[in-house]
Amino acid sequence: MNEIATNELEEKIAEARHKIVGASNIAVLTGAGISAESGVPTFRGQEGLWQNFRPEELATPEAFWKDPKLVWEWYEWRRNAVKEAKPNPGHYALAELENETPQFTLITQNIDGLHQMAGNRNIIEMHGNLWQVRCTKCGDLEENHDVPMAELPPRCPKCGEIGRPNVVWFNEIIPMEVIDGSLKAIEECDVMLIIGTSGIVEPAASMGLVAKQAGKCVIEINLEPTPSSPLYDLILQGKSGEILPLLYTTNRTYS
Ligand code: BJW
Ligand code: ZN
Repeated sequence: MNEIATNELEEKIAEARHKIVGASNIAVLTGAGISAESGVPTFRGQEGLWQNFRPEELATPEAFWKDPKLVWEWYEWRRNAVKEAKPNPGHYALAELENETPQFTLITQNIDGLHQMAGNRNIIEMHGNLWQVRCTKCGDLEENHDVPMAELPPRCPKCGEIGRPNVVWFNEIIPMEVIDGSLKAIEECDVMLIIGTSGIVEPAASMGLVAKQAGKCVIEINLEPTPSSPLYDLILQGKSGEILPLLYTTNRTYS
């Protein structure tokens, strides 16, 4: 990065810090980018591909019923990538931020559990959890951390039918309490941070617009601009694992 660009980023970081330190209620939306520096592959872009399948081809109920084993193999590959992963400085900065802020809600599209591991508590998992298996017949929900799994697809211990990952695929409805909780957090916040998401998957993609329509300050942190960037108040372009600790650390010396 050249000197002018670096100075510009530093000024924006100082401005973001100012907004954050003055906020008593912060809402955060995260996507796959925040876990990239923990070695967890993102969905889109060059490293997001798995055996030349796009997420839109695998993350659907239709794909699952056509070939449950193939879809499970994708999840097994991802469980393998996540099992040794540790939170990175971006995750830890958000955990510190929750400790320092009177009201704080972390809405995540990620299913990897790294925010919990870093110490965040008030988390809304919009798209479910990688370590839970749900029976396709009786709905029984089981925690399962086996990598590899004993059998693919796994079988329900209660009724013997096949299990599916307890996640939200395309064309599936996100539970109403998840949407309500997210909207409430956005309505009540002073500042919203949107971190490491391409902003193309709904309804998460519209959460920033909802915040803007409610007059909130929205700060985006991403390696690249997204379709919604022009709507937001501040765009911090770079790695979330590098930018978030700067927001938090200097935050402390401010108070
Ligand atoms: C970094 C970085 C670093 C990298 N630092 N940054 C309205 C209009 C059009 C379509 C729809 C609509 N409403 C609903 C739809 C349909 C559909 C949809 O959105 N389609 C679009 C593709 C157009 N949505 C749905 O079907 C949703 N359901 C729904 O709306 O129900 C109601 C309904 C039903 C039926 C009909 C109509 C309405 C459900 C969506 C569920 C998405 N599920 C997945 C899989 C979850 C489980 C799993 O993980 O396997 O969720 S798909 C996948 O995409 C996953 C992710 O959570 C999600 C978002 O991806 P994310 O996190 O943004 O990752 P990437 O890879 O895309 O981006 C990474 C970003 O990080 C990039 O920007 C990088 O630059 C950045 N980055 N390193 C900072 N170090
Ligand atoms: Zn069952």
